[in-house]
Amino acid sequence: MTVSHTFPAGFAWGAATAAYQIEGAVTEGGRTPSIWDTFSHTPGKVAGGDTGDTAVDHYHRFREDVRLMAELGLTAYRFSLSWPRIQPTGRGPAVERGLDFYRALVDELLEHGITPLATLYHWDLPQELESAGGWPVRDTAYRFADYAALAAEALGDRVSSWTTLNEPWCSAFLGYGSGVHAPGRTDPADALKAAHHLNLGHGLAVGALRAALPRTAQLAVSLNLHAVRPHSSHPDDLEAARRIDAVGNRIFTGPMFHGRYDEDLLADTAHLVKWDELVHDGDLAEISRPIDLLGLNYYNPTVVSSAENAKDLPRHDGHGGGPSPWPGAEDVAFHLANDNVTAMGWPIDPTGLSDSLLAMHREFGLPLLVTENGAAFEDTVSPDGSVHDPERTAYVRDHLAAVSEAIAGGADVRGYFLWSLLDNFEWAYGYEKRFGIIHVDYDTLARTPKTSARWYADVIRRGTLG
Ligand code: PNW
Repeated sequence: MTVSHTFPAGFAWGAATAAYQIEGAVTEGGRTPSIWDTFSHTPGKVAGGDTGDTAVDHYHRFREDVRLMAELGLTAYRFSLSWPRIQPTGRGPAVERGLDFYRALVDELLEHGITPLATLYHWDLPQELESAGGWPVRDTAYRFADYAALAAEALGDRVSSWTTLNEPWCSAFLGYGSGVHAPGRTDPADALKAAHHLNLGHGLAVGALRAALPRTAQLAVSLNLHAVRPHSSHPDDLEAARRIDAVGNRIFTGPMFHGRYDEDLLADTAHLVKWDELVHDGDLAEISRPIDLLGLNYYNPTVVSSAENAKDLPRHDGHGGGPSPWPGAEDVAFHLANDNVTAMGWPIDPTGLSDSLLAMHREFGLPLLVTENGAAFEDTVSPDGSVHDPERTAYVRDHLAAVSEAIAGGADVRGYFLWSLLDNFEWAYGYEKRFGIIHVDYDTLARTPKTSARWYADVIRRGTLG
C-alpha cells in the first residue's frame, strides 16, 4: 500500500540554525563574550580546539544564506538572537549595532517571503552574567526577561513568532550537571537550580514579550523532550523510565503547562536541593503563563533500564563515565534503540517523533512545531564539487512521514524546521559533525546545497512526500 503523506495548508517548511553555531564575528558590532566563547577557548572542551570565532561567517554572508533559503523554497526560518550582541553585559540598554544586524537579516527574510521565527536563547549567556553566578542564580531569570523586552521592542515590528528558550534541559544539565556544554560546571544541585531559573526566565520573558508585542504575536518554547522507553517491562526498568521522564521532561512541562513540579520529581531530588526555598511564591503562576505553540526538538528515542538489569548489556550513557546530567537518576542505564546510527552515534527511529507529537497533543492540547529534526552523516564530496548525502535525505523523509502520521492521528503540527540549514559549529564536537543540508567548505566558506537540499526543495514545492 502506498501512503501519500500530505501536510496541511499553511504548514511551515523551515530550517533552523543558532547564533553561536553560524554567525562568527564574535568581536564585531560591540559583541562581548558569551559562555560559549569562554568554553570553546578553554583547552580540552571542544573537539579539535574548534571555536565559533568565525563559524560559517553568517554575520557577513547572511544575504547569500537567505538567497539559498529562497532557492530551496523555505517558507520559514528559525534562528537565534545572540544575547551578548544585543545586550553585551546582560544588563542595561540594547546596542543598536547588534539590533541592526537582526533587523537587516529579518528584512532580507521578509523580502524573500520567508517567515522569521526568532529564538531568544540558544545557549549563549553573556559571560558577565555567568561570572555573577549564571543560571543557578535567580537574578539571571530577571536579566533574561529584560533582554526579552529589549529584543521585542526592537524587532517586534517585523518578527511575530518568538520562542523563549531552546532546550533548557541542555542548558541546565549539560551546562551545569555533566559539564560537557558551557559553562562546564558539574554540580547536580546547581543544575537543578538552573532548571528552575530557566523555567522562571521563560515565564518572565513570556510576560515581557506579551507586553511589548502586538496581540497577534505567537509565543513558543522549544523543548528536547525525551521519548523515554523502558528497556523491558521489568518494574525496575519502568522505575528508571519514570525517573528520566521526571528530570528530563516533566521538570519543564510540569511548571510550564500545569503550574506544578510533580511530587515524584521533588522526591527524587530532595537530597540535592531545598525546593521550597528554590521555588518562591508566585513562581509557578509566572512560569505557566499561556503560550501559543510548543516546539519539539527530536533526534532519537531514549531507552533506559535499571543499572542491575543492564549488567550484561552494552550501555550508552552518552556522558562517558563523567559526571551525570541526570540528578536523582544517576544509576539509570541507557541503551541504543537500535544499531542503525547517525555519525553522532544516535539511533534512527522516527516512531519516537510521531509518539512524542501525539503524546504532547494529548497532554498539552497546544498547536505544535517540530523546531529541530535532522542528522549528522559523513557526506560524499564528488570531484565535481557536488555533495551527496542520501542517508540524510532518507532520515528526513522518514521523519517527515512520522510528522504526517502524527497529524493524521490528530496532532495539530504547524511546521517542521530541519536542523540544520548549514553545516556549523556542533558544540562540543566542533566542526567535525555536519548537520547541514547545505555543505560548507571550512577553508573557503563556500556553500553548496547537498542532494538532500534539492530533495527537500522538491518536497516543499509539492507539499507532499509523494
Ligand atoms: C540540539 N543531547 O543539541 C541543539 O538545539 C542544536 O543546537 C544542536 O546543533 C543539535 O541539537 C544537534 O546536536 C543537542 O546530548 C545537543 O541530548 C545534545 C543533546 C541534545 C540536543
